[in-house]
Amino acid sequence: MKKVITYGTYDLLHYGHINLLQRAKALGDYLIVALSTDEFNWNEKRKKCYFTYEQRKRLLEAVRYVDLVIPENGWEQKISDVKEFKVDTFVMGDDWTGKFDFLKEYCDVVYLSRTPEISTTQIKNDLK
Ligand code: C2G
Repeated sequence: MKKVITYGTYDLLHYGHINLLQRAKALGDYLIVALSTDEFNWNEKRKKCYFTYEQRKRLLEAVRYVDLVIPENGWEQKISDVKEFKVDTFVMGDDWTGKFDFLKEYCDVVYLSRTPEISTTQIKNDLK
């Protein structure tokens, strides 16, 4: 079984996220999403989520491409996650290109193109 992992906040889940999850899953048979906790989002990314971790987890678990959702508590858990879950491929959107190349020692690293015209910030601004 070829395992894929990706990380993110996934707040206000939108079709850009779904585009990424669909392509990530297509790279293997089993997709793990490490979902940023509320604390990690605020402490490390200064992101205040609209939905709580549990609500965002429930949404992701309903996505057909997602097989498992685990918490992302910090920047430094990726290597241990890749080892623990025997991950073959690490995937992120290309806004992160190069940032996780250190994982190439442990698994394939793939950066996929972002969906350009949609973002959570855009949604929030449009709703104002
Ligand atoms: N994404 C995308 N297209 C968009 C918006 C997001 O492809 N229009 C992708 C991002 O590139 C990322 C994933 O969807 O791979 C989740 O996006 P975010 O929730 O914004 O993730 P981020 O805050 O960048 O967290 O340790 C890594 C971090 O947790 C990444």
